[in-house]
Amino acid sequence: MRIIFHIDFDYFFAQCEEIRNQTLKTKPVCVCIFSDRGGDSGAIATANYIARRYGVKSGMPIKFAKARLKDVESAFLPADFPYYSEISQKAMEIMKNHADIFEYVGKDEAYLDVTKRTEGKFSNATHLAQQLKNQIRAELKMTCTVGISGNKLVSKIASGFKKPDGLTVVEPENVETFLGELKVGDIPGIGKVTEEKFAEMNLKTIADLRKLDIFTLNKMFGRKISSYMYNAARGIDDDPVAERADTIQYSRIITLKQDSKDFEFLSDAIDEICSDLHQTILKHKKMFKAVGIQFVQSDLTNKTKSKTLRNPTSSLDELKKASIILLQEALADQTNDVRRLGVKVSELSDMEGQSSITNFF
Ligand code: DCP
Ligand code: CA
Ligand code: CA
Repeated sequence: MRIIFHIDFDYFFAQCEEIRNQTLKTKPVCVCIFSDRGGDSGAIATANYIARRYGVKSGMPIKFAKARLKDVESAFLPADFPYYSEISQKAMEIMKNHADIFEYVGKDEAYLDVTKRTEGKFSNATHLAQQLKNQIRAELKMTCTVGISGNKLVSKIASGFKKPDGLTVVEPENVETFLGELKVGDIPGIGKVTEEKFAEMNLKTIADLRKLDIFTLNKMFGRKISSYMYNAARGIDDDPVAERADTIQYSRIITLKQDSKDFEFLSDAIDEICSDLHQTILKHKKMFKAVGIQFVQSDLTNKTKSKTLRNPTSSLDELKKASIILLQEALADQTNDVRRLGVKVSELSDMEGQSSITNFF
């Protein structure tokens, strides 16, 4: 039996803003990704929990958020990715120190396998998680939410259960009851559309979902997705926590304003993503030798394409060029619409080091 933590920081970008300006803590804070169309065009990256009480959500147009907050004093701040990366790296360091195996998931999120150091005991694990939360609070002035269970899937669901500043432990004998009461859409990967489909069949909770046999699910979703759903509804998952550091690659993924497979639309988005990503690359003085793009398609499946460049570079132009070529290739046989779009760079090297080497040639 494993013991696994899923840790996710609360309202991450907005909380980063709060820690460098304490006066923000008492009002709604929205972190905005302004588009280059100027004015208020663009989307909300995230908002603190005060702003959420007014209905502000990630991905919402900035204009909508402003309308919802028009009667209250609130802060709309432009996203500062290099700063969030810096905080993220500190957070990852602290988490790594509490793990036997550490898996980086995203800027504010990781899985920790703690089986060995807790001797497989949930009481020890709960204590360890509390210590970890305390250290994060002391050193970063931040809160995070932890889910603890015997596998990644249930821990992930558990960390979403009580936010912010939560800690939810689901011991093996409680998995069935815990999941049963949650909504079908609480299973990672089950989105609005799938949830609707189940709702039409009068299946709302995960316990309801368990009434469907695997053959019915197969007919609805195909083998791969249905076996995932079938197992997820029962809290079954044996995907191991796999060592993955955040230093191997930098990436940026966004949810598109609409699902699409239109080249013009997607290449505009690629352009923006590359510019953001490039800030991080420069900030860390890195060169990259590989570029990849990722589609999360409307049916939630993933598609990735990547290429290796001839030489390491830190050029934004080359990043954009490579990404656009990959986009063209990926769209060539595309049938699904794309829902989320990402770009990543890997095979990183230090700018200074490299330039001094090339100086010798
Ligand atoms: N993000 C974004 N656009 C989105 C969703 C998220 O730019 N549509 C960014 C901003 C978030 C960060 O990613 O701060 C982490 O995303 P999460 O989904 O973990 O959301 P938050 O950390 O903001 O909030 P929560 O407290 O719900 O975890
Ligand atoms: Ca988060
Ligand atoms: Ca997250």
